[in-house]
Amino acid sequence: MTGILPTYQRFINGVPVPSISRRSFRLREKYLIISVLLTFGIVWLGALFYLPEFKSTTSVNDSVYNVYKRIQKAGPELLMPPPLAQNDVGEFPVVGIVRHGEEGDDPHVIEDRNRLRAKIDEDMGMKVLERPQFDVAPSVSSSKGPSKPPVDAIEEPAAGNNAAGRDVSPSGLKSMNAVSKYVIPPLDANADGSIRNKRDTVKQMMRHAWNNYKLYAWGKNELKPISKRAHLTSVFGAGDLGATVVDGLDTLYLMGLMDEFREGRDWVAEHFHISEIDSDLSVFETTIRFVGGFLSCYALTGDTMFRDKAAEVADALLPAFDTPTGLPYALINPSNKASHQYHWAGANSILSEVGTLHMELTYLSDVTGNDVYRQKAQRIRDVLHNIQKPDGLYPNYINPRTGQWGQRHMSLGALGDSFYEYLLKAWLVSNTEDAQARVMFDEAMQAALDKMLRVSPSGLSYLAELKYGRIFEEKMDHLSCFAGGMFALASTTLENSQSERYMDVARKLTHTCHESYDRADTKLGPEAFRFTGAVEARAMKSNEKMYLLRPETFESYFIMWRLTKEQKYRDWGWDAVEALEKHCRVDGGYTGLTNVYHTSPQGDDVQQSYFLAETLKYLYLLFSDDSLIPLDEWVFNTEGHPFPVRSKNPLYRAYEPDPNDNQL
Ligand code: DMJ
Repeated sequence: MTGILPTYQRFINGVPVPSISRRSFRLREKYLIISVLLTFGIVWLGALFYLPEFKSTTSVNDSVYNVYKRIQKAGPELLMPPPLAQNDVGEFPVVGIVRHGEEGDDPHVIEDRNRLRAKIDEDMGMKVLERPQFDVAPSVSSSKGPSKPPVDAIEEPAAGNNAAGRDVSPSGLKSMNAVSKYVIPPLDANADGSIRNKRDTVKQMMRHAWNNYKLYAWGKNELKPISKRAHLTSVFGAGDLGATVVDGLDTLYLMGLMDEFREGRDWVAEHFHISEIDSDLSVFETTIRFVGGFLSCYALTGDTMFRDKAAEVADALLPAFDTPTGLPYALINPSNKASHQYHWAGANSILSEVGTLHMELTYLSDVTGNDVYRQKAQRIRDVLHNIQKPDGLYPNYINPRTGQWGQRHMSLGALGDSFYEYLLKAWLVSNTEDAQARVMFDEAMQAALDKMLRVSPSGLSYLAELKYGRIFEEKMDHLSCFAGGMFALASTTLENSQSERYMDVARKLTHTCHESYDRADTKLGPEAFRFTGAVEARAMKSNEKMYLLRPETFESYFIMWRLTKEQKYRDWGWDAVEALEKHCRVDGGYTGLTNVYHTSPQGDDVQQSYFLAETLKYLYLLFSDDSLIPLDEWVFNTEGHPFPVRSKNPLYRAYEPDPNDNQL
């Protein structure tokens, strides 16, 4: 047997003795053992003093853990080569490895990553979020870097300016176009404290709606206030366009909620990118809410970011107008530019949709200097002007390929409503220059009043719906309750043969709409109400009994108050505020109701973006002085966004080419 140590066989009386019985080492063996132990000891001590892990910790477990952590951290570098250097044109050389920090071009990696992101997004969207600290602001940081607003564009409005609420500089119109902003005029000059309290209540409602949207659905389109999460399925498609931010901004501004306005403004600057949206958007809804909302903010602040976003949105919608007649399709996908109609409308576009783009597109051309938007709007107008109108009325369906009417269904409610509103308002906002619009309006109203205006047995006036020239349904939509305000505006802005009748109709329709509220247990009006037999101003079908936080009735109260100063309109508006607080306010915002005839109604769990754009704005203005957005200088688009009157309101901000820009 061989070994490291020398072997010594001992013999006793010639007989070999097993070594185990030996009790001690020989001297040479002892030296050898001692020197091995010494060497081992020196190595151990050296490690203790000079290796970093041993220096900083005393426990072996800790050291092992620390080394493990270091390896873990170093992971990719240990396994992969460092990032490749970019070449002269900023590209990476193509080699057969995945780059550090990127997924490379491997489609499987990209697909996996996208699937994972989609899943995370879906989970985030569906999750019922716990309510965080109330004053925690959502993150609005972005790697893209926000564009800064002009400093004076978002200053806190201060009292003490001229009564018209403008920041007037002596240097005149041109300089105001460049820098001025709308300054909230001093309010309550002639009012008692109770009006201020009412206005403050509405402002507090706006805060509640905004803060909860911010907490639970920031950047999404709308809020589900009961389940406290984002409302994902609506007229805005599936993308995150922050509809509530955009719709709410000008209301925040007019209420003087400047911190909220700023955070909304910054979200838009950093995160609003419509061309990336890969789902169908309604051309109409997107125009009135987004183009309209941005243009209104541009007029109020002079912040060009808003003007540019308005143009970005309109540009994304333009392919929908590529039809033989120029009448747009209903839906467009901004990402692939494909247009469609609503499946329920067949080949047709809807009158209220194609006819409610004029204010936004015309004003956008004026502030950008790009005439393409106005041309699109005017082409639609000309088609509708030149086409033959059955009984002087406009049916709700029209085919954009043939330019022919579809079904002969006529209404001042759903599918027709804002087309008529925009004929009047295009004339008003053009400072009466758009004469074609006013003529079309007066002719259409003459026909509508002759054929649609009805009086119930108890004397309530209402606008019925027609089909093929006959009364189709003795029903009025909540949507048509804007008509009270519209007729009143028409009456006071032009002395013509119909003026007196317009104001009479305005009073009567507003009264009827109020009755539909007053006859409901909640004191909030139904989606539609009928006049059939003993039933008057009440919904009959279950899908008519909802209240969707709609503004039209309050819009008419507001216009009627401004134009008549009859106290009842403010009283009715206050009743509505109390009803909203009692039935629609929930912990997480404001909800619509499924049945206004229940004393404890169920919520529909949607806080509509127009609740912030219109409902709360009109209620706030109802309890404000006339100097806040005076009606002779501003015209509200159909989503409640105020547009300045051309050539009259210095905040119109028409585009002026730079004279120093010598283009060859
Ligand atoms: C708003 O989006 C607009 O007022 C539109 O014209 C009709 N419907 C809603 C509010 O009810």
